[in-house]
Formats: sequence, structure tokens, C-alpha cells
Amino acid sequence: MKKLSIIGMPMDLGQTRRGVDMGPSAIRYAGINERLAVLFDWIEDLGDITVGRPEVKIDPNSNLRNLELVAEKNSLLAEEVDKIIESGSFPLVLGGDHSIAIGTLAGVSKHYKNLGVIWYDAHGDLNTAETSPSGNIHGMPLAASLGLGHEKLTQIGGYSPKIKPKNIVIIGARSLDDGEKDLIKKMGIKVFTMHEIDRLGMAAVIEETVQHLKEKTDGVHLSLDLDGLDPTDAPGVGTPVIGGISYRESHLAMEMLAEAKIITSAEFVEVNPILDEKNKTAFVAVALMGSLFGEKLL
Ligand code: 4U7
Ligand code: MN
Ligand code: MN
Ligand code: MN
Repeated sequence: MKKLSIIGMPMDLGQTRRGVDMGPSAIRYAGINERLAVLFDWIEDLGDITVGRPEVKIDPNSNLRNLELVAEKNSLLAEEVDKIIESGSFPLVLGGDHSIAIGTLAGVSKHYKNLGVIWYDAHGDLNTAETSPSGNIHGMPLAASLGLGHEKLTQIGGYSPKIKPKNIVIIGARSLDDGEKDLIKKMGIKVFTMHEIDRLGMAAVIEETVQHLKEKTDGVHLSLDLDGLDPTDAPGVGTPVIGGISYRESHLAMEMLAEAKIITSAEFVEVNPILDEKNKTAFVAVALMGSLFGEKLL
């Protein structure tokens, strides 16, 4: 039986712009249940993890802003995601800022020997406190999952690392900090920047991605940051970067991942309805989920 479990993570503590905590509501409002229910035998919405919204929380001097709370709330998410997988269901996490990937991956990765990760994003999210220009933890989840950074982030779930560099593919990168570039080279992480997407086309990029991951992984997590898309198609994000992946290319990517049948968990993050245009970005997220889960045009 094909089962789907949706869980919201209304987290905004991994960055400084308000509103991304409303992402899960915006995505639900965009019709996620109706759209996905027909694609599964069974579907449940578990509601949101309680993150809370302490007003006094911005610590401008920190190089790891809101560390304690981000770690604590991600532990809760990790437990929920773990339970979903144990129940035999597909976990779909709605963000929230991208720091939630630390919790998602902590819950997912213990179920796989060789988890693959597709990081669909304008950014690398490979910073640590030492390399981060902002101190925002939403720029650090991929590093933390590789075991790099503060132990409160790397040790969530009680083990580290969650993933291996060789099992990661980043798609859509166009804003990488110097420290992130060094790390990518040092660790041999596969990256399709916008240059490769322009040059090869999305079809070839996904073919290569599937080829890169299929043999050596026993599950693949899709972490889709809506800022991977161009801001004209996905304006409701906190850190937009021009020159991104189009809506159509993203659809194709999701359809091809559906055909390849490799995705075993997913999260859609960084939807910020306050910065959005009539909930467009949330609708885009839901449309991409439809394609990822096998929606057909004909
Ligand atoms: B997102 C940044 F400096 N790299 O670390 C940083 F450019 O989850 C941006 O991908 C991080 O949206 C963006 O603050 C995090 C910055
Ligand atoms: Mn378990
Ligand atoms: Mn991101
Ligand atoms: Mn991003």
C-alpha cells in the first residue's frame, strides 16, 4: 500500500526574516491534500510540530543564531519523521526554513545504510559557524548532516554523520560562499550549478543525477528549497537569487524523479507567504509535489 504522511515544521529560527513559519499553512491552503490524495492509497496530515514563536529570539551577535532552539525543535522533527518511516509511510515535510533538513535527515538517515540526497537549491547550505557570513543556521543544514559544525546540530538523533559526500547531488547552485566552494572541492560533492543546467539541459542533469545515486544508495531524500527556482516563478522566499531554475524545468525534474522511482522521503522548504504574490510559491510547491508523486498530464 502506498502511504503518505505530511508533517509541517513551522520553523523560522534558522534565519531572520519573519513569515517562513507560515509556510506549512500556505502550502496546505494551496491544496496539498486534494492534489496528493489521488496519488496514494492512504494519506494523513499529522499537523505541525510545535515550534513556538518567541518574540525575543534574535541574537545579533551570535554566529549560530538561535542554536539551542533550532537544535531542540529539530530533535522533535527527527523523532516524528523516524516514526513515519517505521509505520511504512513516505514522509513529506513542509517548511519552514531550511534548518529543518537537519531534523528531517536525522529521522530519515538511520533507516538507510547509504542515503542519497538531492539538494535542489540556489545555495549550498554547507556553512559552519566558521565560514557563515550570516550566522543563520538555514545556511548550514547540509554541512551539519555531513557531520560538520556545532555538535548540537551534528549530533541530533544521537549519531553523526547522516550522509556521505559521495551520495549528495546539489542542483541549481548559483550563490556559493568561499568556504562552501572549498568544501565541495575537498569532499568531491557533485554539483550541477545553473551553468550545467543551462548547458546540458534539465533532462540530462536529472539523468546524470539518477545514475550517480541509483547504484550506490538504498534511498534518496529530496530536499527542495523553493529558492532553487527563479524568483519570477517562486517569489515567496527569504533569500531569492536571480537566474534560477524555471517552473517548467522543475516540473520536468520532478517527473523524471518520479519515473526513476528513487525518492524515499522529501521536504519542501523556505516558502514565505509574507513575501509571496498571492500564494504563488506555495502553489508551485504543491504542483511540483504532484509531479514528484506521479501526477500525469494525460
Ligand atoms: B537557504 C548564505 F551568505 N549562504 O549562509 C548564508 F548567502 O536555506 C545564504 O539555502 C544561505 O535558503 C541561504 O547565510 C540558506 C548567504
Ligand atoms: Mn526507527
Ligand atoms: Mn536552502
Ligand atoms: Mn536556498
